Amino acid sequence: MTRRIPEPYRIKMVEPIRQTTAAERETALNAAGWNPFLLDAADVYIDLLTDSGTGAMSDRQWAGLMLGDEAYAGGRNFHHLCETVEDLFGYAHTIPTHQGRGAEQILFPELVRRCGSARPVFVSNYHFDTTKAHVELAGARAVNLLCAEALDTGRAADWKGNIDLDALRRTLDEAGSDNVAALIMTVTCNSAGGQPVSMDNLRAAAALARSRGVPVVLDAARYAENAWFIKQRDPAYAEASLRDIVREMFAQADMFTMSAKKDALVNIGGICAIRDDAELARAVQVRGIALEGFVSYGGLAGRDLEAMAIGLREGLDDDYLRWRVAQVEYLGARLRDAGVPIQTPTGGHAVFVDAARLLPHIPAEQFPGHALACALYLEGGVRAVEIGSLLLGRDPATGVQEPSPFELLRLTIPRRVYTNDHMDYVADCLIAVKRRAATLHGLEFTDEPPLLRHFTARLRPVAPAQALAA
Ligand code: PLI
Repeated sequence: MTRRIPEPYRIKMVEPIRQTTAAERETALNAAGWNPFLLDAADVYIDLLTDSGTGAMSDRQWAGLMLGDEAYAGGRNFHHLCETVEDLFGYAHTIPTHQGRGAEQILFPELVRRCGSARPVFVSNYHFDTTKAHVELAGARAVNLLCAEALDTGRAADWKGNIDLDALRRTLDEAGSDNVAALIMTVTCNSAGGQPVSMDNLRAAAALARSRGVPVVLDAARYAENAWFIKQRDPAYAEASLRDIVREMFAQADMFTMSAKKDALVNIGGICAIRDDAELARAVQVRGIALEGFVSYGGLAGRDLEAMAIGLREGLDDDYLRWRVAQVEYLGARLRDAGVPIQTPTGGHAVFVDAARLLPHIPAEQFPGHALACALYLEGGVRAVEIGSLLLGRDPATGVQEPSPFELLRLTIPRRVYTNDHMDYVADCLIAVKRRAATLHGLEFTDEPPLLRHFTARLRPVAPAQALAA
């Protein structure tokens, strides 16, 4: 038997959590319009809604908070952050932002302006939802070119985050390089299941883009988990250090946006960094001053910048990453062994349950992933999130539901927060839901917001007669 990997830390502070009764959960979910985003966190026992900003900082990061330099301009924590970015990633220009979408909102309009096309496209392995929103707000179109094997959740493949290189070549040819604002490579690919992008794929995609003068952006929220998978799965990197792998990943891009709330282990923060184009950096900084804050704080306190600089390095620790990925795998294995269909292999930050396969009687327009999220909450107070038709939404031009390649439930694991006993509890609850899967109903809207609807929509279960007719 392989030995379980224990947590590579000791726990020095605890936050009590409270279990609720089934009746309390039913009341809470009804009051939240059957939307777990609208639940009070106090009504949640194990919160797997997101890994974003929900991690536990280390004692060193907390100590770093005390070193905050709250000068409006030129504070020492900003310099520490710039040095760290330059050292780890090799980029000369660092612009702090309040979180990942802050980086997107100051970079993308500038890339559109430079591209010069009236309605350019951004191409990506997969745009995260806010990334797509900021592409569209900048007047452009987001095109996802995920590799086909990612769609077959039951089949294991090492690099399900890869971009389809043939489709990328075709899209670049058809759109014409003057109409492509950027290639965005998301590492790991969140929407496909936290799946890694191989170094070969990253290199080849970047070379294709460069050959046509298209800039390459890394969406680097989960840079460390991606690097870990490259070390484990690509024999060419088995002996390489994580730092060298990261350096090579970032060498493929011209700039990156990063939500530091994931692998950089902070509760708030983001970065937009540009390798060497001082003119672009200047233009993005100016947008940042208007939207985020002065160039040396970007909407954050000095202390936040310090915690982020420390977290960027801690996120790359071998022992931490070994344990982190093993915990995700542990939950995945428990579910797979019980016959719950999941995206295989498990990714870096979450287990993605294939709700389309678990609930084949619920059609996509009644949101099987969301129905599963509600059932899991009612079962044991576990909050997770749908990644599927509800999240994807409607085509803004036609109002027609966009066809989603997946109907998933994401069990997203915060970093350094829960133990494997918590994972066992989550697995037990989901296995109990699986046993009564055939009795679950889909959902319909009672209130559907026009934009980013999944965050604030209100729904109700579809009546049994309608569910049968569907
Ligand atoms: O939530 P932000 O603004 O710090 O970051 C936006 C963002 C950008 N790229 C990627 C790949 C993300 O996963 C991402 C945010 N993800 C969230 C909130 C999540 O729950 O996955």
